[in-house]
Amino acid sequence: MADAIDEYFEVALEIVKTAGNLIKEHVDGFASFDMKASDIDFVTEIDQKVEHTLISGLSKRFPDHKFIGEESVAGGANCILTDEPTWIIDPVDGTMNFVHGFPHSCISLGLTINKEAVAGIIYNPIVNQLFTAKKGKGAFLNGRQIHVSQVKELRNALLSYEAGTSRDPEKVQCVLDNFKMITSKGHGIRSLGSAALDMAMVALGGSDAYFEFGIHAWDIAAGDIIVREAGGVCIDPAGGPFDILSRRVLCASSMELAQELAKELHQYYPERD
Ligand code: LIP
Repeated sequence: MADAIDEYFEVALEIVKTAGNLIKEHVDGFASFDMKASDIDFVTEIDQKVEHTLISGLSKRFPDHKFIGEESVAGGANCILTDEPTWIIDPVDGTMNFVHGFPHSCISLGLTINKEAVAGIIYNPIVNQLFTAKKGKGAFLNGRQIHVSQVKELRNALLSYEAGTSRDPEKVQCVLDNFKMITSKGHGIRSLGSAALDMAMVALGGSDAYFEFGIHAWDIAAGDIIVREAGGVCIDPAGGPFDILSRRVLCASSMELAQELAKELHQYYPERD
């Protein structure tokens, strides 16, 4: 199994690097976009081209593998996770950043087998940050091994979270309540505009935890394995086990911090993937 994962990963990495050039060509922003689930949920032709490049390249090499891709699902494909090797793709995570020319977008590609993430690649080609992990082999940034921070208490933690792409009043209230909670109890708040890069920052030890309500499997599949291989944890924001299709995530440098945060968080339960 480990040899197979190595092979899948090496093939995927080359395809991701090639697809990254499509993003790099537009470092100054991308003015033309369409809206999807809300007026702040964007898709560009680059999202679609990157997803097409990844799926066509991977399916040529691994014809039996399955795919869950953000733009394919937006186009009507099913979002069904089976035990088969499945590539979970966010072609441009941080599309809002990409549109505005805020240089913080990435390709996020996770591979699940038996519904567990076993390899992940998060690639921001604009600033050349390549986060990678394979099951049991550690997590890396541009080839250098990375580890989560030592922070175990909320009062010492730098946290990131996102307002997301929904203007549902209950969700907005939850975002505001959590802002208040963190500003009262934590070290500080960051909001990077990309769930995958938020998770990569936890893996790097730059931040200590990240949570979000309303994300999708493609935003967090790669981040899940990268955080865990860096020594961190991924759980449900209410404290239970991580469920990749639940549209809820909390990752942290330690289980102690994750559980302390889970107790404090105002909760929101979106419809599942
Ligand atoms: C977005 C994330 C963003 C998060 C949104 C959404 P997209 O992904 O990058 O951080 O808040 O919920 O998932 O639409 O740019 O791929």
